[in-house]
Amino acid sequence: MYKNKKISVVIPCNNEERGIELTFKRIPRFVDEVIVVDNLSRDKTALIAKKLGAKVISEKSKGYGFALKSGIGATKGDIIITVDGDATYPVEDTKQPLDYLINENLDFVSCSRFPLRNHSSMHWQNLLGNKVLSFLMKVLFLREFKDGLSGMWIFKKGIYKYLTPLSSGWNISEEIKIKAYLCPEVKFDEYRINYHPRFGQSKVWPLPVGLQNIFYLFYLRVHGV
Ligand SMILES: Nc1nc2c(ncn2[C@@H]2O[C@H](COP(=O)(O)OP(=O)(O)OP(=O)(O)O)[C@@H](O)[C@H]2O)c(=O)[nH]1
Ligand SMILES: [Mg+2]
Repeated sequence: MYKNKKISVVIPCNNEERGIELTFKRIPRFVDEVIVVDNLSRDKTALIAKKLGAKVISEKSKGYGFALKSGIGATKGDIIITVDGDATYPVEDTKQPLDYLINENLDFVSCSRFPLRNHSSMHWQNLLGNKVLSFLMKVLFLREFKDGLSGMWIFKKGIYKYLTPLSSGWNISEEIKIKAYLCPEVKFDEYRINYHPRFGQSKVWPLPVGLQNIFYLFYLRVHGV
């Protein structure tokens, strides 16, 4: 519990046996439940997560979006936090963005990795892709998103019904932020965080994923969210 709120952490994982333990161990003690969504991992991710005490859910449809949606759906907390299983997002520093959410009476805080504090923590291709995508989001939706692709979100479970993402893959990241910003019932902001170098192998193919993200942004702009 944190300030009388039950806190859930959701971690989508596809073959993250090298990062899941450190990710889990960094989670603050006030967190009430940790849900690891194992998405067809062929390594020991699920076994390690179970041993550490996480609730492990198995998602059989492959995709970052599928995994996040089933993880969020299984939470019992009042406030949900999402992070990767690769030990990149500073879940140990959750208190600051969480306080920001509570004190400013916000509903959705997207944790921004930019400006980057540790330049070796992000591959230049990811950096470039993030910058292009965030710029496009600004042009298309008239709001500055410092980090349009951050995977660390902190939000009140009660507002999730306004956001219900449709994306099953990587697009969920920009979809949920744009919806949170545009939805009149949801107060959205970003909060700057640290970012650590990755453990284990990346699951992203930067060029195809980047292009797909760009098309999706135009689709959202034209069709509405
Ligand atoms: N459940 C599930 N998780 C996935 C899938 N693809 C990636 N992930 C997880 O989603 C998180 C984000 O993927 P990453 O490879 O870290 O992507 P990224 O953070 O954009 O880039 P890097 O950290 O540089 O690799 C990680 O915890 C992955 O294990 C998937 O298909 N299903
Ligand atoms: Mg990652």
